[in-house]
Amino acid sequence: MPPTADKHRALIADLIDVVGAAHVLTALDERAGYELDWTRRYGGESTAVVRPATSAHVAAVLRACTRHDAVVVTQGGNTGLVGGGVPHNGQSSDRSTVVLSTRRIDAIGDPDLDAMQITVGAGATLAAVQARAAAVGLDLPVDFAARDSATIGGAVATNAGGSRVVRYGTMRHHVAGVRAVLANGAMVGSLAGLPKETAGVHWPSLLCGSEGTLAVITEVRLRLVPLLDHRTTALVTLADLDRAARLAGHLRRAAPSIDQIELIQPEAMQLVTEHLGRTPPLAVPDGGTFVLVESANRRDPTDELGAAIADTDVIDAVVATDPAPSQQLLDLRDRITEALAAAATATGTPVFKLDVAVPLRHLGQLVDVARRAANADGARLIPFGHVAEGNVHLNYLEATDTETIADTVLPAVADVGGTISAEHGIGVAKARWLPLIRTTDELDAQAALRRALDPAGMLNPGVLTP
Ligand code: 2HG
Ligand code: ZN
Repeated sequence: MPPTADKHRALIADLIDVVGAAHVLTALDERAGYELDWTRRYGGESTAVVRPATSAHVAAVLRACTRHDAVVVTQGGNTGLVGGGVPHNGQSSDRSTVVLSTRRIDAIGDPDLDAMQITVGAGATLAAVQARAAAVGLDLPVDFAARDSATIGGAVATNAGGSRVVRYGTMRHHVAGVRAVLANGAMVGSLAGLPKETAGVHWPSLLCGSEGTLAVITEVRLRLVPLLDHRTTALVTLADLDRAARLAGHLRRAAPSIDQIELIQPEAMQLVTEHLGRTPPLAVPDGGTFVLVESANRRDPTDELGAAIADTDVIDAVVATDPAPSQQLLDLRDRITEALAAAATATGTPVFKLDVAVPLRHLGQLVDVARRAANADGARLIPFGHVAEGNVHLNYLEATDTETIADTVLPAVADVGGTISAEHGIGVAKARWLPLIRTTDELDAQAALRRALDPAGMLNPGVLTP
């Protein structure tokens, strides 16, 4: 075996042959932004960051990495929250580690109006694709706060969710085709976008949510929906989380125009309003909660939404129909993560994030468990999320013992049939707790699948592996 430094040099030379020296970043300061995740909690060193521009480049990069027995971490916009898109120390004691950034593969094709589809590079951002679709009256209805940086490839690889799942489902519902490259450099998948095809392995189904462990997704054929440009936003208060859960059910039945039903617990409202220099638009009783709802339609949905809300035990509501006041309300939900990051920076302790989902009837009880875990640790819990999916983001500021918090909350989630990751993925952050929700047989089958497609364990080792 050549000494490690020689191995690295030989790999780097081969990568430069593929993409050119300008796109193989080896200097510490050039690599830094790719080696640490957005929360500053996860990261590690890489040998090089490589920035291919085409699927053919990716295939050649993966062949080079196979030849040199390197580890490959695929990265999109680096907005992930579970350390799945950054290297981690210990991933590869004696192997080179390559961060494969898809950001240059960002072409956005012309929307196909008849098929209501669009083909985009994996590195195109969510916001760029949304804007391209909106220009022709269409929409990509997967949406979350990181839209300006998060890439389509990353959203597919994590089966991203966001705020509009209640109406449109998660990312996997919008993937009509993928092109992807396997560890051995073979290209698989199709971008034909056939809505019907039953012919064996369906690559989008296999790769959605695979977190960079089965292949590198390079291009995606997306399914679009009509753009509904009349929107009404309301912020309401309720006496408790059980009522919020019932409100979600009622709104879904009563108002087909419902587009989002989002949870803002009082702690989150306080944090975000302080961050934005505003005051909460409504008072909330002790033990109560805020819920943000939005309806969208071709015609003004205010009456439909108003009637649906009137028929519930909502305590108080503010409603906005014009874009500016509506955005003011949406910001109260959209900018919580940003407010958390600012608070974490101020305290010097990265925020600790759990992204769990439970059957709706268990939501209130689960948040109680999470609160008790925060109190025991001396941490500050900021809970918010997506009511309709029972998906709550349990964010802990200034947590001391994050393992104990996870060991308290995650089994409680699993006990009621919930999941330890609703939309952020398992990454390295939650890998240890995967056996709570997957049997040994399931984990063995997943490992066998990985070995079959990636015998050398090159793609994102450590991710999704307990
Ligand atoms: C959201 O819903 C994202 O805004 C991020 O999933 C959640 O910061 C978080 O925990
Ligand atoms: Zn979320």
